Amino acid sequence: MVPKDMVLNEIISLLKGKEKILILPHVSADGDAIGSSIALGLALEKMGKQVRIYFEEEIPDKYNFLPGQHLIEIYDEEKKEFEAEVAVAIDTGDENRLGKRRDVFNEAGVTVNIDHHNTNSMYADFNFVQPHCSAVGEIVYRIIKMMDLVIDYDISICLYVAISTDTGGFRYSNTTPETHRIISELIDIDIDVSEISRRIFETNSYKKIKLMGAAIDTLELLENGRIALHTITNEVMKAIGAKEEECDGLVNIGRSIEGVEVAILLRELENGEIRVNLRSNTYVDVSEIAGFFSGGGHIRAAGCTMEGDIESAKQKLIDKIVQKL
Ligand SMILES: [Mn+2]
Repeated sequence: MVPKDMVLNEIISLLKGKEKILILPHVSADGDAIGSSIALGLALEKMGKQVRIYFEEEIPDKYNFLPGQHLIEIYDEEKKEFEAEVAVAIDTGDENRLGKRRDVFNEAGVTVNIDHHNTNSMYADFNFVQPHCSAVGEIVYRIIKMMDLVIDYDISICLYVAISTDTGGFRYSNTTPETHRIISELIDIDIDVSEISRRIFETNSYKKIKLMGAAIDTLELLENGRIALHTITNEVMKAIGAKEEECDGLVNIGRSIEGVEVAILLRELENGEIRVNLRSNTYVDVSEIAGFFSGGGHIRAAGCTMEGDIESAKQKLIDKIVQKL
């Protein structure tokens, strides 16, 4: 096997040598996917590169304060004026997580995969996957350093958002001494930590709060209180008028209940499929459970999409989880 750092060196010389670079975060982009993509985009732009970041859908409103918005586009299949020499997938465990942009990724001259999911399927020409990194933000930080670029104010904000969101504000088990070393350097640049935190952690839309109420209403405790389950039906989504992104984090309500090891959020999508979010507290590897249903993720946070109705999805998941409790 090729040593990891050699791959990273190759990726860096590749990025240095090409002009038109396309960055693609995963569908339903979260703080890490958004922050890491923009940070990398801004750094490459500073090197004089032409950069585009294509998102699958609008980014959540709470990230609108991020710098580098001029690099962002919502992907439109009809408009293909940017012929990328390199396409870089960010925070994307497998190709399907690129959604409609999968073709545009594969059509690029060279493909790169920068990620930290331990379930990554190594789908690119160059794959740099570091599961021990709390966020792709940590990897992008390293890339920018290795390219001898300065981490400026705007890049710092993006990396701070990437790392702080994927670590749950430095509370999750993926937080390491290295995480804090990187963050200390970002704070040295005088970014406004309390303002950023307020925007990303302490601000909710009214609809989000209504959705939390709905999720709490459906809460079930199973297996002697070791599994917590929330359900959000399509009907509830419509009645509240909530956006998909507003379901983010609802699963943590169940996870926070004393005695719960695994929390599940089942969300009925418009097409009838069931989106599953899984979280665990101390020992169950939920990426393994999600992987069994063709999903993926991290040990303590994972997800998958299932066919069929809520009741059958619930039963299949419980059967798998019980084996691990
Ligand atoms: Mn991530």
